[in-house]
Amino acid sequence: PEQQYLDLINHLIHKGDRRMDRTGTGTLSTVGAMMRFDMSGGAFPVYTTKRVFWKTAVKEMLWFLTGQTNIQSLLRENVRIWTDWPLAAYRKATGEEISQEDFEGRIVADDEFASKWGDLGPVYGKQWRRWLGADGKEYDQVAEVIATLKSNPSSRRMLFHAWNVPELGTMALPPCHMTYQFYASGLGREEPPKLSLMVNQRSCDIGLGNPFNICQQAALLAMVAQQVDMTPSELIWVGGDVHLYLDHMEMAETLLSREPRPFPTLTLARKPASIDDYKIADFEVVGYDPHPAIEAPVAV
Ligand code: THF
Repeated sequence: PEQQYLDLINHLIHKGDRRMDRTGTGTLSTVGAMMRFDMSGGAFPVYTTKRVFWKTAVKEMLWFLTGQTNIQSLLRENVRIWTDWPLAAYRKATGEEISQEDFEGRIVADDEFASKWGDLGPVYGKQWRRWLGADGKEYDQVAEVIATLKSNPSSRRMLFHAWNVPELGTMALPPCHMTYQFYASGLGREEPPKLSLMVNQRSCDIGLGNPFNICQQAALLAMVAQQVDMTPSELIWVGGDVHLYLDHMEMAETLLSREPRPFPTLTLARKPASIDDYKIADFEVVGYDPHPAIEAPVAV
């Protein structure tokens, strides 16, 4: 449950290593953390100690699954969480002090501008769906995992990975959540079998990114389980460098002062034909009763 998240924040506040980071913001950091979320019975791990905009997070996951890397399609869904990076690049390259709103408006309205300034490079979607091999072929790792879950679900090779070493330099940001490994249990004994997902994340912004990542990874587990006729079991999240940005300290104290509430439940409204056919309207979340949202700056 959510207490794991609050315990991790508390650990960072009291035991975290205080250090400067790439963004110049400063963090309290630790290495090696695990959280496990039981999704059986439909539980959907969306934290309640602040309102998490789970639709935005799930839309980001759906965007990863399309294989796209341009923020134009995200902005058309009103998801603005990736704008800061292309915006910083644009301002740096042109010296123009364009506002975020104007920049987003141009990306949405002008395809040519979008292809020039809106692309994040070969980030998640590209690696998941179209990893370019040395043989010149593109590899769809997600389709491969789903095919293996159907043909050989006890396989220990059902994973996809985003850390494509030669392409790291051209990504707006190297992948934070890197490996997604699936694990089926109860095979031959339980009908339907259970499906778990373990995510390895090299770097985690505990205040802003983690609440998004957990619920979008849970959404992915629910989609894949549905596609292979299994029932979602555990989401296991493993963090490498897990950090609390110093300008999130006040938010952290507020989260710790609040009483967590039960997680809502997730139901998928229909069974789409493939993993490529999910829409945000397919996600029905019932019983989400969070404490109020907390605004916090994102370190770029
Ligand atoms: N960089 C940093 N410093 N933190 C991150 O969490 C992060 N990401 C992605 C890439 N780089 C990162 C971007 N993901 C928000 C949420 C996720 C983000 C970036 C920003 C955010 O601002 N959330 C607010 C508002 C949500 C909204 O506008 O709808 C929130 O209150 O949750 C980790 O994947």
